[in-house]
Amino acid sequence: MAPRLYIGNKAYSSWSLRPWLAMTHFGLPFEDEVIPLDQPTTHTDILRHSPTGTVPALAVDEIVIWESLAILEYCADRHSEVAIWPKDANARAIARSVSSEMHAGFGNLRKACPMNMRRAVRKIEVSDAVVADVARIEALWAATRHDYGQGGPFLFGAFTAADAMYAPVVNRLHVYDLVQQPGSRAYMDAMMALPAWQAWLEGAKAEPWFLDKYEAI
Ligand SMILES: N[C@@H](CCC(=O)N[C@@H](CS)C(=O)NCC(=O)O)C(=O)O
Repeated sequence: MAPRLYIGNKAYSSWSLRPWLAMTHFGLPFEDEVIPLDQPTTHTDILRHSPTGTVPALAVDEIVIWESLAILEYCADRHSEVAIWPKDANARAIARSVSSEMHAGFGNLRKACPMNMRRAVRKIEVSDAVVADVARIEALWAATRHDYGQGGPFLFGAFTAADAMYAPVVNRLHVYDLVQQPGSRAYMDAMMALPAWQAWLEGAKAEPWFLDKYEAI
């Protein structure tokens, strides 16, 4: 049976986007199943597939893997034919560092500016704490691009799991017009031009669910 990736709404589920984007970009075999967020049965529906009651969760070979970063690591373990992490050990260590930083951090930006794939670009006023999160993100993008990005437009040249981890932030900086550094734009444009990104976006546009808590911002 093909691995099955349980995800939330493509419009809003930032954690789901990460493994879905990488698995699609790298051509890994999988099926997805959307469990709509914020419905009366959402929690029980997710709990049927994920021990934490959160998505994404990947059901494969009679086990379930949860946490977006753990799913990416599993894919890298099982698919050495594609470079999900950079091949160079130093670059890979930095890619894991920035990915862990994303997984554990930037709470102010994530809370104030939820991912919304369908949102039209419109600037909003944000707190100093959000500005600081954005500044750190753009600084680490610039540093990885400078140190490791010679081979292509992504953080480590070719697209890797680190880019997948920052994909929802690319959407946030774009739709809330938060970019401070001119150098960030080319990276964000490359991300949004990926066929896998476009496929996720089409899926988001086709969804019937519109949730006020995301749409009102
Ligand atoms: N740290 C987790 C976060 C997962 C998470 O918070 N997912 C949200 C959707 S983006 C969720 O499942 N929420 C459950 C709910 O809204 O009931 C990961 O990386 O996978």
